Amino acid sequence: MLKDDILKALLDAGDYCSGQALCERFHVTRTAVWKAVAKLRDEGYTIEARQNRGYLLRNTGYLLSQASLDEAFGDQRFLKRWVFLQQTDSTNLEVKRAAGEGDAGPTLFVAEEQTAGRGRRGRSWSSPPGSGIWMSLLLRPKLRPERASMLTLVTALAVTDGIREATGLEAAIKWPNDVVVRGKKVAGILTEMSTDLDRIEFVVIGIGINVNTGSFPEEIREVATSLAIEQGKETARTPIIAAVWKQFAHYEKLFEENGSFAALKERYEALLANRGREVRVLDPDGEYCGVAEGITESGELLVRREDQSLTAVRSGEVSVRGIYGYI
Ligand code: BT5
Repeated sequence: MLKDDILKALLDAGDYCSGQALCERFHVTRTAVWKAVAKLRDEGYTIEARQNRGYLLRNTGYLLSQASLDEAFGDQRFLKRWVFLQQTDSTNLEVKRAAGEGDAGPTLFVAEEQTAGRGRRGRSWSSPPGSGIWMSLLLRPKLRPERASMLTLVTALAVTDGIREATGLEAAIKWPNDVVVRGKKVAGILTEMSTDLDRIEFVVIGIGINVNTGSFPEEIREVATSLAIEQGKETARTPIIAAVWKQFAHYEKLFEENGSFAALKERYEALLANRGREVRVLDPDGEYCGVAEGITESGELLVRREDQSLTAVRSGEVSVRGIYGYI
């Protein structure tokens, strides 16, 4: 589309681009250029127009685009392909469609906006444009299906360390799939998989991170936060995306080599916000309370119950809630 070509041209230029030059380059009229710029402004881009100089894209450091991802991923070897989308229903669905077409992965989809962002068990995930990171990875790991849920823990580790590396914030993990800063949810992970008999066909790892969100919808205001709210300033999103996948490549390799969580357990427990806290386990066979002590090598949460017995809680089957707040 013309607007995407113009956006790329403005990004690449990093300076004023004359309207005439854009017309000649894309063989279109001045009105067409002007309309494309108007559309980009509607999408949230700040584009200045000056007589005799042309168009200038502002705040490019904060923008997501194919060009900004190309730059961020230029020197890594883990991802084979990455795709930027201005808008999609859900990046997890994007991955499923790509997998259906035979994409071998690892492929990453990053969207500026999701119209049907999803959480676990059919819950929705708020994904407005301009402020967050909504992305999903297509992976075809050589793992037994029953081990796939451990990839959620590997991802939580990568997101937490990625946020720490890029921002210096003390992000922590709320087992199994949330990343929190000062007790509030800053990121969520949705791992899905497709199996063929007893083999994993592909895994979808979806990550949502609230970066520059200033305020949240009423229903999640109490539990949600953003990196900008916690840091008191806005940040560029691409360095965070790059840091997360750098960490993921590192941790996923360790996980695959060992075939278990053993090599990651120590770091995971150091970042585990639930550790030493009282939790309520919402087991369908009966709720109980206890203190979270750590995790097992297969990724279960270890909960010490009031009678001193130790229970390994599996994700997926139960929810764990804090007794004095979200964690
Ligand atoms: C999650 O589910 O935390 C997984 C979220 C995964 C989102 C990513 S974005 C890219 C990819 N594409 C998708 O469609 N999804 C993935 P869960 O643990 O079920 O938490 C969902 C709950 O978190 C909701 O019911 C809300 O209470 C809350 N919530 C919704 N949007 C939020 C937001 N932006 N920030 C913090 N909390 C939110």
